[in-house]
Amino acid sequence: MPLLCVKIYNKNYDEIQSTVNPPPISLSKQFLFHLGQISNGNLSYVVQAILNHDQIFAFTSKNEYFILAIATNNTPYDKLRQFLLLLSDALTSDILLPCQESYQMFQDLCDSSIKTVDSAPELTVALLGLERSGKTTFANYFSNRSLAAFDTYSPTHLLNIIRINQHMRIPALKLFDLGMNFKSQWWKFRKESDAFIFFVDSADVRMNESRDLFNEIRSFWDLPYVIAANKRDTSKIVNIRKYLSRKFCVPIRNIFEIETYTGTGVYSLLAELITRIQDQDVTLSLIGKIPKQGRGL
Ligand SMILES: Nc1nc2c(ncn2[C@@H]2O[C@H](COP(=O)(O)OP(=O)(O)OP(=O)(O)O)[C@@H](O)[C@H]2O)c(=O)[nH]1
Ligand SMILES: [Mg+2]
Repeated sequence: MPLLCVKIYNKNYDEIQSTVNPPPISLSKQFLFHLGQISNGNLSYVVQAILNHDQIFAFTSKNEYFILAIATNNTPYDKLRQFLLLLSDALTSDILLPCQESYQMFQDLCDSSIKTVDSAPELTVALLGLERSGKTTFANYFSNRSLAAFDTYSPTHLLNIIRINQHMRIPALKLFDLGMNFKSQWWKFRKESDAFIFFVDSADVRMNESRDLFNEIRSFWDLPYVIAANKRDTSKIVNIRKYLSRKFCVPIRNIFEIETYTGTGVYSLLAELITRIQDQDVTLSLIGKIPKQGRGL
């Protein structure tokens, strides 16, 4: 799924609005109308552009709001360009013209990004689970950014994309931290994900709800996964792995106790998940080879 995600933050890093793969009509009529309003006609210059495997573009408006556009490496160039054009259309014409240089710079970035060859393999892991289960806290553990405060809860609007650098047994990873608020859009991230982590708050009374969500996900996300039994510091259940294994009807080896606050268990969980992704890749490549050897059914 080619992806273009656009987010707006205020200067306190609160997300004001988010959209993913905006269809042109809603992009121009609603989202960008709002954008024009909050930027008050002062969307001025490109403040940052990071070209990695994904492209991230940020604009600022009077340093009070900034707008982030995140495009994965599969995002068609046309889609990015369309976004740019709509952006300039939606804002009054004299906004981008005075900063033609910045606009040109943004277009150049689009041009160069489309030419960027993505050579380094990178695994993508989606973080799923009920609200407050700890997905964002987990993602922030690996990130220097603090878009969500560590010890407070604020629901994730749409998603955060976090990169984890290669670390001992863990290769470079990309995390899709998907907010429960936007569950209806989760399916869009299935195709770009190699695996998922399902988060359970070990002290949560909503275990049935969590199990139902897990089953719902499993019926569509046929990917390697592990269950993160998070907040083990607050759980009163003596053996949370055994408990969840029975409750969710999954093998106990799929369940990892973690404490995202301190990072306890998070690397072991990731290492196991990576092994599963690699094992699956080997299995798939073996299955792929059988017909070539004439041994297929
Ligand atoms: N005691 C304890 N609390 C934790 C731990 N990890 C996270 N929390 C807290 O639990 C809450 C989890 O919040 P988030 O990580 O934002 O939850 P989320 O799963 O991203 O929720 P949505 O974005 O709404 O889907 C926060 O208040 C965290 O401070 C942990 O290991 N122990
Ligand atoms: Mg969150």
